Amino acid sequence: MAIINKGFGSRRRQKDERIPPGQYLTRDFPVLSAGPTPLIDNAEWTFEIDFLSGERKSWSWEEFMLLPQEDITVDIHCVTAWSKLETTWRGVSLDVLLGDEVDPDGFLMAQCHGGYTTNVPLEDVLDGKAWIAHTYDDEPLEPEHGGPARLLIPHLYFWKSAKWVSGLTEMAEDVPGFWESNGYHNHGDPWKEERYW
Ligand SMILES: Nc1nc2c(c(=O)[nH]1)N[C@H]1C(S)=C(S)[C@@H](COP(=O)(O)O)O[C@H]1N2
Ligand SMILES: [Mo]
Repeated sequence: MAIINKGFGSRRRQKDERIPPGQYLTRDFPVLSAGPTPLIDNAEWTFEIDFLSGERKSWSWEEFMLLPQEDITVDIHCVTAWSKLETTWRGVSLDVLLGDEVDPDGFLMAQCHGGYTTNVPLEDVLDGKAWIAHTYDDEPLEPEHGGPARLLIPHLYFWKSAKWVSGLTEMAEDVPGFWESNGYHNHGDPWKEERYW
């Protein structure tokens, strides 16, 4: 008995250490969208990056699937206070997509079908910190959760993980996105509780 209790106790402590302050654990996957869910055909889907240099990179769905794919297991944290541990995704790293032509001191704006935007410093998405994900839990990402593809930046609050993402724009100066212009924190680190400002 004593051994079992000790086991549960240490497992709970380990979990607690993975839940940022003010967050609770959920097993569901709540849907949070500021507007209707756009339905996008994979055949019509494209992904574009506009670089400050004036260059534009663009991929069709087929081309995107030929890029190096990564399996990702991460904890996610919504500013409305739910956290979900060990979510599993498949997608393409932003390192692959951005290449080495971006200035790491710069910023990105994520653009989405439906008009949602969110801004992020490049240092928060380079070096294995962000992906364009198209698969969740071994299934094609459902439209409600951003399918065909969404941004995944798990170390920031989940509003930064733009659903139905259509492209990224490199910016020299930071510009607030949709929620960042409507009271949410500009950066959104859950460990610092950067919720609203
Ligand atoms: N395009 C788009 N992306 C979005 C949103 C949105 O309204 N539109 N909501 C954001 C918010 S506030 C959260 S918490 C997460 C929710 O993702 P989920 O619905 O898959 O849980 O998506 C983020 N990405
Ligand atoms: Mo959110």
